[in-house]
Amino acid sequence: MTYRTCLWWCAALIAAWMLVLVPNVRAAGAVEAASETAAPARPNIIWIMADDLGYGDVGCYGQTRIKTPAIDRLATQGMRFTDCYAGSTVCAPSRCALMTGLHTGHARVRGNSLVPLLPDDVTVAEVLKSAGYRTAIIGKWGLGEPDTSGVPIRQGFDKWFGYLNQRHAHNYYPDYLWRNEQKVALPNVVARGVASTREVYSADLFKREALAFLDRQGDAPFFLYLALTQPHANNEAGKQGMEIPSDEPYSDQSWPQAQKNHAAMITDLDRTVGAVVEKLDERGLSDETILFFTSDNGPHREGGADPEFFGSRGPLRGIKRALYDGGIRVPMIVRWPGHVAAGSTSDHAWAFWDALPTMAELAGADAPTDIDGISIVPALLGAEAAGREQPQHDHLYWEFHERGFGQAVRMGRWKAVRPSQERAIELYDVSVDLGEQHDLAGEHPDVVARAAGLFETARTDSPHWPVKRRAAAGD
Ligand SMILES: [Ca+2]
Repeated sequence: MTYRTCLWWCAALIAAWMLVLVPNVRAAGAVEAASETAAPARPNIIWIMADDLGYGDVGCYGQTRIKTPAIDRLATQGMRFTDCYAGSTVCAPSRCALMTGLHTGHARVRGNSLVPLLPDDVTVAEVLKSAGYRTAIIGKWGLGEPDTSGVPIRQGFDKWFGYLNQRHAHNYYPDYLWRNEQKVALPNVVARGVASTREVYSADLFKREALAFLDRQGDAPFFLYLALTQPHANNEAGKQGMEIPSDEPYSDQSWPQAQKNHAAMITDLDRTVGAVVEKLDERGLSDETILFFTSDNGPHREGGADPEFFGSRGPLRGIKRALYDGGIRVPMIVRWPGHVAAGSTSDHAWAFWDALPTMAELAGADAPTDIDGISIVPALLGAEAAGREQPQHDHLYWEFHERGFGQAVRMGRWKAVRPSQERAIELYDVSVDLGEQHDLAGEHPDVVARAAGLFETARTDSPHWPVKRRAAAGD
C-alpha cells in the first residue's frame, strides 16, 4: 500500500466513524436538553374523541346502565379529569379549538358551517409533523370541504380517512368516504342522507383503519387523531337516527329502541377504545404512547335519543348547544403507563385549546406563541417530572353564535353565563353548585363585572361570525 493510499483509507475510516458517531452525539444532546424541560420526551400521541358523548355517559363518570369497560379501565390505568372542557358546545368549533389552540373568541371556526381552516392557521398536526411525527386522522374532520385549504392533508396530516363534511358524517352507512384527496366508494346505497342498503358501518371501518395504522408504526413517533362519530345521531333519519348494526348487548332490555341503540353505540365505541389499547399492549407500544380519550361536546337530543334516559349529562346542567357545563364539560382520561399516575383524578380546569401546547411540549416542538392554550404537562406528569408547577388559566372563554350570541367564562370556582345578548349574566359557584342551579349574580356584582369585561376583551370579531349586538337603550 502506498503512503497516499494509506492516507486515503485513514481519512475514509475517520469519515465513516464520524458519520456513525456524530448523529448519536447529537441525539444524546437532544435527549439531555429535553430532560431539562419535560421528561421523557417524544411519546406517540393518540387522541380518541367521541362525538356528543355526555359527561355522564361512561361508567367512570357515574353511568350505571351503559357498559363502558374499556374506557373505565383507562381511568384505572391513567388520570381522570373532572374539569376538562371541550372547545365548544357543537362539533366544528370544538375541533377547531383542538386543532389550533385558540378558543372560540379567537378561532377561525366558531360555529358549524363551511368555513375552512386557512393556510395561515397552524394546526397541532403541523406542529407535530415539523417535529418528525407521522400524523394521521381517521374519522370526522369538519374543518374544510374538498379542494379547500382546510382538508386534513393540507393542514399537517400525512394520512386521512373519513368524513370531511359534518352533515355527511351524520350517516353511519355512507356511500363514500375520503382517503387523502380521493373519494372511496362504499357499497351502501344512500338517498337524502339515509341508507336503504346497509353493507358497511363507518365505525367498523374507522376501527379497522386505526388498528392497521398502529400495526404499521415502527421507530418514528406518531400522532393519531381518531375522531369517532359515535354516539352522534343521523339527523336525516328522524327518530331512527341512532344507527348501529346491532343493539347488543341491550336487545333484551325493555327500553325504547332508540335508547337501546344509543347505549349500543356507546358500548361499540368502548370496544374500539379497548381494541386500540389492546393493540398498543400487543405491539409493546403502551409505555411510549400517551393516549387521550374525550368527547367533542355534551350529549344530544337527536335521532330519537333522550339525554335524560341514561342521565347523559351527569350532574351538569344543559346538553349540546348550551354553554352551561352540560354542553361543554366532557369526560377526559389520559393514559401513559409509568408517566401519568394510574388511577388518579385531577380537578385541573383546562380546555381543548390546551391540547396543542401540551402535545408540542411532549414532542419537544415549539408551539405558536399567539394561542390561548397552556401546556398541561405538569398536571399530567407531576411538577417534579415537568420541572415546574402547573400554571392555571386566569379564565376559560366560550362564545356560541346559534340562538343569538351566547358567552360563558370559567374563572376559578366561578362560572358566568350569558345565554344570549338579551339575557342578564348569570353567575354560579361550580365548586359547590355543579348543576349551575343557584344564580349568585345579585350577591357578587364584582365577579359579574369581571365576567362582563371578559365578554368584551377575551375575544376579537370574526368576519364569518358577526355579533348581533343588543341595541343600546334609546337606539
Ligand atoms: Ca359533536
